[in-house]
Amino acid sequence: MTYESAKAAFADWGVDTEAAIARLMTIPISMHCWQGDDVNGFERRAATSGGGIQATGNHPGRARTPDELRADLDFAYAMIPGRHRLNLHAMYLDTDKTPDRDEIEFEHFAPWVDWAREAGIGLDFNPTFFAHPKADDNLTLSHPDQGIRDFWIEHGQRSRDIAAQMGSALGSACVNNIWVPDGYKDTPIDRMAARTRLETSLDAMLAPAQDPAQMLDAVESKLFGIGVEACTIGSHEFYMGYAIRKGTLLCLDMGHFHPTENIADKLSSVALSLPQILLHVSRPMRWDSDHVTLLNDDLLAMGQELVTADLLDRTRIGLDFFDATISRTAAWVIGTRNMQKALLRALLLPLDRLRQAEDGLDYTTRLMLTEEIKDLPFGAVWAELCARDDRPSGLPLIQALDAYQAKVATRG
Ligand code: RNT
Ligand code: ZN
Repeated sequence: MTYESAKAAFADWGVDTEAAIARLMTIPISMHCWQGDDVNGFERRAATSGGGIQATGNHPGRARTPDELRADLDFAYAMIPGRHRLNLHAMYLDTDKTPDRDEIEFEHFAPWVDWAREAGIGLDFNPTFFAHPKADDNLTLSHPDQGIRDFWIEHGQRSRDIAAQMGSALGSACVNNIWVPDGYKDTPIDRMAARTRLETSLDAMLAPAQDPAQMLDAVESKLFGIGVEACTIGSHEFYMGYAIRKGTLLCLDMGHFHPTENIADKLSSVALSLPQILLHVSRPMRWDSDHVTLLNDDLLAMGQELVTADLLDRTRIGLDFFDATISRTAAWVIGTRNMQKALLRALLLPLDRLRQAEDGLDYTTRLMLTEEIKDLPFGAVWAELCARDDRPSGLPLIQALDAYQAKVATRG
C-alpha cells in the first residue's frame, strides 16, 4: 500500500497521518549504553558481578572499548528515525585513569560529551551501585556500615555533578537515575532499619542543590532481583513515596513489578502526584529478564497511555534491556524502533471517537472501534516516516543489520 492511500484511509477515520509523523519525530528515546557490551563497562580493574543484572549469552561482537561502543551506537542511531539520547552508566567512563567510584569526575566522561555534541545526542546518566567490591553484599546506600554508605553517597553526589555538567554542556537536562540493588536473600528481621538507612543516604546524596535545567534526579524501584528474593529495600512503595515527598522523578521499569501487573495503567495514577516520570521500557519474561522489547500488547498499551493521558511532555522514555544471545546493535535498533512504532500507533488512533463512545458508556462501539482500527495501514505510515528520514525498513533494514553484525563479529 502506498503512503498516499494509507493517508486517505486514516483521513476517513478523522486521523491526520502528517500530524502523527511530525509528533513522533519530536519524541526522543534514551537508548541505554549497556545493551552494547552486556553491562560490563570500561573500568580498568577486575570486574565483579552482582546486583542480579548480568546479561546472558555469548554472541560475537560485544563492544570492548568506548570507541567500539560509540561506533556501534552511531550505526544504531542511523537505523532509527529521529534524534535520540544516550543513557550512560558511570561504569562507562572513558579515561586512562583508574578512579574508584568515589573519585569519578566529569573529565572522565569528556569523550562521551564531545561525541554526543557532535552527533546532536542528549545524554542521561546513572550512578553505578553494582559490580563493585563494596556492593558484593547487595547492600550499598542501606548498608549497616556507615563507611560503605558514605562511599556510595559520594559516588551518587559525584554522579549528580557529572550529570549536571553533561546537561549544561549539551543544553539539555540530563536525568540522573538512581537504582541500587539493596536487599536480602532471606527474610530480614528489621526492614524498617534498612529502609530508614536508604532514605537517610538518599537525603544526603540529594542534599546539594542542582539546577533542574541541567539535571533531574530519578529513583527506580524494584520488586525483587536474583539474590534479594526476600526483600528489596527500594520497593515501589518506598520510592513512590520518596519521589512524591522529595520532588524527584519516579522511574517505572516494566520488569520491576509482579508479572501480571500492567505498568501502563500506573502512569495516569502516579502522574497525578508527580510532575515527571522516567520509564525503563523493558520486557520481563516470567521475571525481570530484560528481553528486547517487542511490539506486543504491553508496549502498545504503554504508547497508548503516554498519548491518551497526554504525558509525552512530562515523561522521559528510556530503554532497559540486554540480550547477549543476539546482535547487540540489532537489539538496540529493534527495541527502539518498536517503542517508536507503539507511539506512532497511539498517535494514529481516532481518539475523539473512542472518547466519545467511552463517555457515552457505549462500550460496544468502543470495542468495535478498537478492533476495526487494528486493520488500518500503520505499516505504510511507518515506512513513509523511515523513508523521509532516510532510514531503511523491511528487508533493507535486515540487510543493514546483518552487514554490520558481520563486520563486528570478528572482534575477539
Ligand atoms: C536493574 C535496573 C537498572 C539496571 C541499569 C543497568 O534491575 O533495571 O535500571 O538495569 O541500571
Ligand atoms: Zn531499569
